[in-house]
Amino acid sequence: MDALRGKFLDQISSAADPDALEAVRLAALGKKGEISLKMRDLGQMSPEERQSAGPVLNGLKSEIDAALKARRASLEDAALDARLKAEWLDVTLPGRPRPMGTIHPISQVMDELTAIFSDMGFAVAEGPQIESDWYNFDALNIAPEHPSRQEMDTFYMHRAPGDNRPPHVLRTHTSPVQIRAMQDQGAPIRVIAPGRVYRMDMDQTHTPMFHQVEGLAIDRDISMAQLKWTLEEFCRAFFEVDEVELRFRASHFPFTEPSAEVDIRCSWEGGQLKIGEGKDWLEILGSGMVHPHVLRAGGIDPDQWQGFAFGVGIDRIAMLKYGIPDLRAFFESDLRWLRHYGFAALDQPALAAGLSR
Ligand code: 2NL
Repeated sequence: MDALRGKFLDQISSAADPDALEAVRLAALGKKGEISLKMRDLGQMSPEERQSAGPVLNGLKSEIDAALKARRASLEDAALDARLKAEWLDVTLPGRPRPMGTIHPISQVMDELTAIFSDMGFAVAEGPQIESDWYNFDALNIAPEHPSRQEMDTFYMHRAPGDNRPPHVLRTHTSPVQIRAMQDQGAPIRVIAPGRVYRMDMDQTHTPMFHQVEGLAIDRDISMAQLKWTLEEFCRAFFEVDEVELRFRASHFPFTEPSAEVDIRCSWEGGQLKIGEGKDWLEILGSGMVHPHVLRAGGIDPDQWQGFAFGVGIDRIAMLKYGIPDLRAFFESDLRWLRHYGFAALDQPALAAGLSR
């Protein structure tokens, strides 16, 4: 009995893992375990023999039971220790950097324009980028034979052979949005229409898709004086200078009469553009008094109402304001170009932190 006791206690204390320990338990206390078989033998014994052997066997069983339990607990402790060591996590490590995006300069400039003009009472109007040729051309007093209508300049949408409905085009300016606004809201009206426009043009300074904001103000007695003030106020706010000087040069657009191209006083010193002072002029937009034909197309009576309109290329003024000399910065939509060409907004510490990775 002592030999049995010694054997099992040895096996228990040397069991290296829970499986080995279970094997020992089965060998001792399982259905066919040595101790279980001995317990079964008690039934064949005489009462006297049983009286002396029973308590000894029972004591041995409880002792082995207790040893198994203790060994199991210590194996589990060891396993937990090992896991804790293996799965150790350094919560003081710095976090993984999260690359941060930025607002694209075009979107940023559109937001700025919208804010400046909304302070002056202009609402934002939006409309389709695929337009009927009526909204894109006829309503704007652009004659059927006008060169801008030629397939060379305008993207015409495909029509199935035999479909003779008038053509649709990718809008070549955001003016159609303003025609729709006039039709929907009537006069008086003050709106700007920022958005994408399309022309078949592709070289160092032109891309087939670009951005424009047009503005329209119609009331009983709107004049060019108000156009001039509005544009000056806009330039002061947009270029963040106290004084600007604008020069109105007589020009021609089919949709305005009279028409003027507008230049802003500036200087180029050491390749650095400075807006507001200097000996040079920079063309920044086109403008004029809305042509009576265009008012009529918008459902507005030109004998009762008049107004001004203007159009600005967003890509160009974004490049001027943020010192981006190369269209590729926008065209490739690539932060590397913007950084390479020194998009000033990237110097903001909060943005730089996000981009430096
Ligand atoms: C330019 C010229 C211009 C307009 C756009 C306009 C719109 C309506 C009626 C009359 Cl609904 N005019 N827009 C007027 C003058 C010039 O843009 O060179 N833009 C970059």
